[in-house]
Amino acid sequence: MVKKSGVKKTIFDNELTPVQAHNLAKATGAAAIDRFQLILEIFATRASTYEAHLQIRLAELRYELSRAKERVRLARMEEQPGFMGLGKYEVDLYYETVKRRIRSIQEKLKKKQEKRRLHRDRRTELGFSSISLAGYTNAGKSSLFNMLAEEMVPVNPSLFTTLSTTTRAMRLSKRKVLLTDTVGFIDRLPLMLIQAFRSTLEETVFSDLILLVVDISEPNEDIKRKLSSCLETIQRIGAAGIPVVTALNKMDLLPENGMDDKAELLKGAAPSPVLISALNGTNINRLKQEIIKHLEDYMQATFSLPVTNETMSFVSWLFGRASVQDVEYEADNVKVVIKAVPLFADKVRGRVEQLGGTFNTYS
Ligand SMILES: Nc1nc2c(ncn2[C@@H]2O[C@H](COP(=O)(O)OP(=O)(O)O)[C@@H](O)[C@H]2O)c(=O)[nH]1
Ligand SMILES: [Mg+2]
Repeated sequence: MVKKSGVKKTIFDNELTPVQAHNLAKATGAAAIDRFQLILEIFATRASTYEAHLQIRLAELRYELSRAKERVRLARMEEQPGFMGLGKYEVDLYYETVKRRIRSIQEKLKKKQEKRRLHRDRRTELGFSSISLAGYTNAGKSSLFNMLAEEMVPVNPSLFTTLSTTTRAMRLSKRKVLLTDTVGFIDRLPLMLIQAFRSTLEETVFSDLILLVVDISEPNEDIKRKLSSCLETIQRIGAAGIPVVTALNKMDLLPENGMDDKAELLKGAAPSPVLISALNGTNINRLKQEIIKHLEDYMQATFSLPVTNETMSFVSWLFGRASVQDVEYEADNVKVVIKAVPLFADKVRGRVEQLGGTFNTYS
């Protein structure tokens, strides 16, 4: 088939060992790659930042390491120049080199991660909520990102020194938001890649709202499978507590009478669904309303702590990060009222309990 159709590359859904890939390429005359390599290639073509490149390099190196032994053996078998006559010492050396490169990339990524943490702190300080787009490749995330960016009023981007091209600072009603486009989720993402792309996923994990984009022009079974796979991924990466608004995209492709069908199909399955067309801008306002509704899920929390040095530095730390409504001193206690998103309030609760205080929330 490959020879007849002039195919340049074959892609296998299952994993290929280096020997298998090699033999397949030899037999067909076309390169043979597996799912893992395909995903890497997709990420590589979309990588727009230094960090994304580092992540891809890391995933490649880890992959390389996991198959280095077999690769070396194969090279020897084939008597390829460069690997010929590799002894145990050289193989070990090769191993060490790959490992050293992995460590160096990990360190660079760690620094980036730290920078992002500071960035997130700054974002909270400036009163921004963050919204991240999620969903399958091709669902229409980037189209929606562009449409929303057009529809919203931009906020001076110089507030942030490191805003990437996939993040926009904007005003949504009374709120300031940072909207971030992402690569999205991929079915059965190999574990090695989840680790390498941790920082990409971090964007989702630390957001205040997830805007999940689903392509509803696809066959019903695909929609269902992808939707549940996305929701599962959200759980798996530790973003379960974050409100989700589902944009049921590409409604323009549905026949007039097809809408009710889809609504029925997704009943109870898609959190806060809104039918939209990112292409035509249909229902973008309704989507914005839905987003605002969920962002306004800010809760008020009151806690009281015994006055100690530790407590006081915690309270002043809070001032920079949450909307502190009131601070009152009574005898040996300090009583504080804050407004925060549930995720942050939870963090505060943990610390308050650690410091021996009591914590109450009101919606
Ligand atoms: N008909 C239609 N096509 C859309 C809509 N939104 C996106 N698309 C198309 O779907 C494809 C994938 O869109 P893109 O935004 O790149 O998806 P992403 O991979 O999730 O970022 C592109 O060809 C878009 O033009 C929509 O509302 N209606
Ligand atoms: Mg995209």
